Amino acid sequence: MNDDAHETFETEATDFLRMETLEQFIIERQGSFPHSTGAFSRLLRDISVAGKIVNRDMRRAGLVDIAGATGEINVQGEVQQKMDALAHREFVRALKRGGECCLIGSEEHAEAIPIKANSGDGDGEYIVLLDPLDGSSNIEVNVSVGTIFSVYRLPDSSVPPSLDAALQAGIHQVAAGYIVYGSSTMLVYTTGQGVNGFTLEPSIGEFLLSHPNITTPATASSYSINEGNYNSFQRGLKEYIKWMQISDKESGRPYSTRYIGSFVSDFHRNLLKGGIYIYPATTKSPNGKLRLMYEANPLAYIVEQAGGRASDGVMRIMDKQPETLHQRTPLYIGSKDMVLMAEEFLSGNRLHTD
Ligand code: AHM
Ligand code: MG
Repeated sequence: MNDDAHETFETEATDFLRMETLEQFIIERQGSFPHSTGAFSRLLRDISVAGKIVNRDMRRAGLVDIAGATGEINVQGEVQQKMDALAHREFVRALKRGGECCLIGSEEHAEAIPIKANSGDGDGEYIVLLDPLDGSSNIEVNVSVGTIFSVYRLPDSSVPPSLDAALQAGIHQVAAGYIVYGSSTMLVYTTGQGVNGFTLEPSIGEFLLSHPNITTPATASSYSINEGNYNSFQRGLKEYIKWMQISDKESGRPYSTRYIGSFVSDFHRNLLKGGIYIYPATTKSPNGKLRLMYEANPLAYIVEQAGGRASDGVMRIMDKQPETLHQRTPLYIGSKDMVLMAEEFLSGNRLHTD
């Protein structure tokens, strides 16, 4: 490298220091909400701190004994990974310590967890629902995984927080986000004013605004689905898949399949590049596999804010009234035109030959 090139590299290598930190961004946004108490900003900070801790632990997988199963079966009847349990513990701990959250619902815990604030200035006013570590069976093979979170306000502060308070439709979310632990670690969230993404700069331990105002393409040429389940898909979905596989220069078909098997990672790629992610009803999972409250709703909020669409094939995900904490739903999520097209096939109004 000559001197000039070296200098350019040095400048680029420290350029990130000019980027806005997550904390600065939150504080700036907070100023635009009248009567803001800062409680929500503190809640987001608590979530990001837990994310950093989980990230740190995950980066040691393979070196210390944190990969693999705990030997427990979780409430979903699925094998619990050690990292699932660890991530659950870290998020619960951070939210308890922070004092802004009054109730947690987690994939790794059968019941909702009420929290008594210890700050002395009253109980927290936010409900946080989360999948502490989505796609965790991928950790052992060094594939990206993620945390998904959804935030609601406690509807009535005169009533002690309970599961009933948490069972709100997705349209009532006040914020939603995810952290993807990939080749870099990113936190992406929305409060209903667009979607912003922050990349963790490991040397200073800060999330920096790397992806402001994320929008998702209206259409694209890749789809994400576990096609091994093809035989048990409903007819309309089989037709849609066949249609995506037919050669057609004008529409860029055949589309490509991209399936990581880690929802956050598949979603993140599709959000940035465009695409559709589908987890439909199957014989094994007649209501779909993914959970409405802490997987589908938060990512539906994000995708809609980025210009995309999320439905269960028939109705908008965020309009669904939840009945239980761990309720499952079929899910079609991603680029708007692709989800609309899937819905058209599912309604029976279109065949792959059309
Ligand atoms: P998890 O929350 O227990 O990790 O399960 C959800 C995961 C998603 O991340 C992923 O998209 C899906 O399950 C993969 O399921 P399958 O192996 O049936 O394709
Ligand atoms: Mg999950």
